[in-house]
Amino acid sequence: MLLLYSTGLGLNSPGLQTGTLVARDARIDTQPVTVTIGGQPAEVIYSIASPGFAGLFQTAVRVPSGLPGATAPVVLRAGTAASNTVNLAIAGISQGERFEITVVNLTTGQTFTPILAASHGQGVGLFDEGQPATQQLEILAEDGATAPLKSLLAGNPLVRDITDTGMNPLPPGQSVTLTVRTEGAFDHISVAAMLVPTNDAFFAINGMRVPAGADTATFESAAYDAGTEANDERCASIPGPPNVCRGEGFNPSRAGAEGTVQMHGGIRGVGDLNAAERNWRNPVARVTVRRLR
Ligand SMILES: [Ca+2]
Ligand SMILES: [Ca+2]
Repeated sequence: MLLLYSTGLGLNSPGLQTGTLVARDARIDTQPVTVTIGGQPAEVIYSIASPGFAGLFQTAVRVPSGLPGATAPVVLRAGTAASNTVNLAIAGISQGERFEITVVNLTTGQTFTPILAASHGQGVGLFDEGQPATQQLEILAEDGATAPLKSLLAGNPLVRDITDTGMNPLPPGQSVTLTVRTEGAFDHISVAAMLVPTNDAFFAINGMRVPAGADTATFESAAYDAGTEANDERCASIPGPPNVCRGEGFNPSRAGAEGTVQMHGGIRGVGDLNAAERNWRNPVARVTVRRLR
């Protein structure tokens, strides 16, 4: 798999005005393109306007197998126009890798709900700090459910693989390991789960790049507030585990909430939660990514 970045691919569908910044969750196809590598046709997996950029296109192609030599010329054609020829070094192209992702719960009084992890290309993330959360993230942060955010990611062609830890919560002080498939330009990861008992706190690794060549990379996460529910700390508005609270999970209302994704202020003891027991110091999660070849 190879990601080709280009300009000047012409018309898009749906149409895009020149200079428009493409939204992160948008899927805007370019006109049909063809690619040859080493003179052989390469399967075009998708060709889109790059999310997070203006006037930049990206085309994902499968590299034909059995190319002779150490380099192969790459040519991209759109309509009647052909790109300049670029020589691709084909020796050592990865045929598929995995990331082993280990998450440590660094808190003393917060459990992580099932943890979602994804491998993806540049420009993908779970949220933008200072901006409103998507409803899919709201559901994860208020209820712990990963399915809506997983299906949102699954619709994004820049996402390579998505997994989660199933039904198992991660208690304070413990760790869990997930594995996601990856390859080539899909060298970023995102990881997230809710903290319970809270209203809408979560930890997240938000679209971080795993350095090329590095066998391991370590990331730390502070606790974020999804900004989608007021932090009343009342058990009536906080879901399980049953030994703490068993109140409401997701509610689409954002009345009285902070409004945007931001750093969480912590547990203050204003409702049913004991701050000495349930508050945390940041970081709340350590995430170590190991590249398996
Ligand atoms: Ca909140
Ligand atoms: Ca809400």
